[in-house]
Amino acid sequence: MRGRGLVNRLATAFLGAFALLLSAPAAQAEDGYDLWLRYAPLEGEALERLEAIQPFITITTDNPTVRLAADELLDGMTGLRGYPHHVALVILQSDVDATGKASPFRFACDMPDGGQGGAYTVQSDDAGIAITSGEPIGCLYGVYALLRELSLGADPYALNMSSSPAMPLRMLNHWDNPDGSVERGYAGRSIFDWWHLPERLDQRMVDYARANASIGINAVAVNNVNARAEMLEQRYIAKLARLADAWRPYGIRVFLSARFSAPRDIGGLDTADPLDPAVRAWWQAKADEIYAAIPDFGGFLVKANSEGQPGPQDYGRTHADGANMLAEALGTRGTVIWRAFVYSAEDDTDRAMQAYNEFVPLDGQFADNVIVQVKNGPVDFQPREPFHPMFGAMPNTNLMLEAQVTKEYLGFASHLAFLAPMWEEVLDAQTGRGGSVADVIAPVGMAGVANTGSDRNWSGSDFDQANWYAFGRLAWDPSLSSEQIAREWAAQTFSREEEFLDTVVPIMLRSREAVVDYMTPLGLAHQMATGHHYGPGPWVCDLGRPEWNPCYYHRADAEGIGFDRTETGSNALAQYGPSVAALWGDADAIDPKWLLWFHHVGWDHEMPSGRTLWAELVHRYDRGVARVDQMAETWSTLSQYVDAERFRAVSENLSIQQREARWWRDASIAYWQSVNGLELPEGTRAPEHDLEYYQSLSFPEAPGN
Ligand code: GCW
Repeated sequence: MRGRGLVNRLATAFLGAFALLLSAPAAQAEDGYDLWLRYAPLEGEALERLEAIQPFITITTDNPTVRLAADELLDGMTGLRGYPHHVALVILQSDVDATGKASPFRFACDMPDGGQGGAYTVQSDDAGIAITSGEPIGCLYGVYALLRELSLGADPYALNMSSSPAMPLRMLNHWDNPDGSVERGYAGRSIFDWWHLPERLDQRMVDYARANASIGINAVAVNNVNARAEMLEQRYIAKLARLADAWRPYGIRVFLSARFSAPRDIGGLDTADPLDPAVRAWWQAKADEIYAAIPDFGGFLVKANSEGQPGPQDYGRTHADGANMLAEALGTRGTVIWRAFVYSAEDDTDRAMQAYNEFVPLDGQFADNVIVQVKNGPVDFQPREPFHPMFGAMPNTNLMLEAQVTKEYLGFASHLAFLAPMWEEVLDAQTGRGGSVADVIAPVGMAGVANTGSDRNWSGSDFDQANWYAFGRLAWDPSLSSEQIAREWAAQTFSREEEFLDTVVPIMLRSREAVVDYMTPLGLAHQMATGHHYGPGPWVCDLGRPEWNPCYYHRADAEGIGFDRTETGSNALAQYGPSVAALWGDADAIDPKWLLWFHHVGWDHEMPSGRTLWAELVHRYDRGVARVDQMAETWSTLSQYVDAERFRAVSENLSIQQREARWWRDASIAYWQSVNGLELPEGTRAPEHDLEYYQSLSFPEAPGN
């Protein structure tokens, strides 16, 4: 990324006032590394307006975050002007919080009444542009907002922005392992170079923090929730401290995923019972050790008693016992984020109900510095799920939302699926118990499972960068529309041309629905192949645990298909507020997109479209395939707007998606026909191969497993 750390480097070299000449670096190849922070040169009127502003910056504080903000402003202005030019830079070392009138940019980043939590204002006036915040990080956020607006062509003389984050914790969770592999990662190896830390800090770690800060992300859990205890050892704490130091100026706090059995695994104790005094003392000492190295350590993220992970239930204790024990060790210094993603091998209750059953009775029992982290839906990051019934059902517990930015169940990195509409769907969902999901989590926050990796473009594909971006933007402001997010991302990432945006934004907005259509239409879920979840596997019925089988979710037989979650079935519906349960309880009235999630219906069930369920199902698969074809076709017309390298990369991914959408459609239809014995609706294309062919495909090398 361009000219990083300029102000910081200069600050150490020069005290007092200095001026020096800088020139912009040569243009870099468009390999996606710069993400949405390319600051590509403006043109025409927008450029003229910007040229009228002298990027003459006076820094009057040595706060590292304010210095960064100034760096960013200089870099951004250089990029947006697009040619080498002279910039006068004056660094004054003093504690004064605002600069003189000479500068067109004025920072006031420590205003007592300027708002909290990163809120900022950016305003144009006669003297120039003023960026104001109650704290340094707000000034950095303000600079990113200013540059975003300028990138989008806003008039620098007419800025009047003010913004504050909707929720305090805006977090990424990495499922990265210390050996460099990434669980559910589709963008190469881990970005964390634990081996060389703490001595060597990869520049990528700084660029990563910068990208996060630019979209308001302020917390990162660095390691997989399927955690290894050694991440809590002294040597890893030293590594983590180096990262924390690098990220602090960007306003990012580090969290660690903690393995609950660590006192046994690495602590020499023979138990991890949360009520055992020796165990409590061990965690207390561990927390003290971490805080000695990282004074602003965020806290622990814990996956306990889930998918084989150890937890308090191993000792007959509750989730609250386990979480509160860790919360006590952290004290007021930090937060325990306890995951609600639990389901048990022994319990034959509908998997979609188990988290609610385990957690809701504990409402009110969690310590103040415990947050319970709940996935968007009650099963597992499917292309579509109804919102999790825990939202709204635990009024006396801090609940945060967990979303998956990496596309474990949505075609990995090669399928284009813009996830903002999916997250918007859940954030806007009315819980029927005092507000929307966004309202429930607003006092707490949201976490996204990161999609980053060592690939040059960070996310494995150019369009997957949009999901990282959208996650941050929505966590900052859940009321932003998917369309606005798509538009600003595409303009910053590819091209500001109206024609390009008017073409590419609709592609993005419809892309997730296309995936739903060709993978799991009409409320189907978890039809992916075993383990890696790559490709279709609706025929899989014989895995050790019932709820790992696609059959468990589709329940298809000769008569019908779908999971009855009404009173006649598992009655998962009863976990929702009465108004929601009533809305979804009627198979004839429910929105078809949720139908088979909640109802088992006959193949000849009449749909609102007038088609039978069977015909509608086939129609949706076809619609999904057709949309991918359209996306590829439309993209092929856009080469004039996009550099050759990224244009080709996107095109090739779309070809993969076209092929795999057909695979999903054909394999699924072939399987349903083997179950229902029905002919295809008239005019429908038959699957390319027979069912045995699709069943014979095997991909042991699929990534992320
Ligand atoms: O989605 C599932 C994944 C697991 C993951 C688990 C979880 C980290 O298949 O790989 O484990 O969810 O969220 O804990």
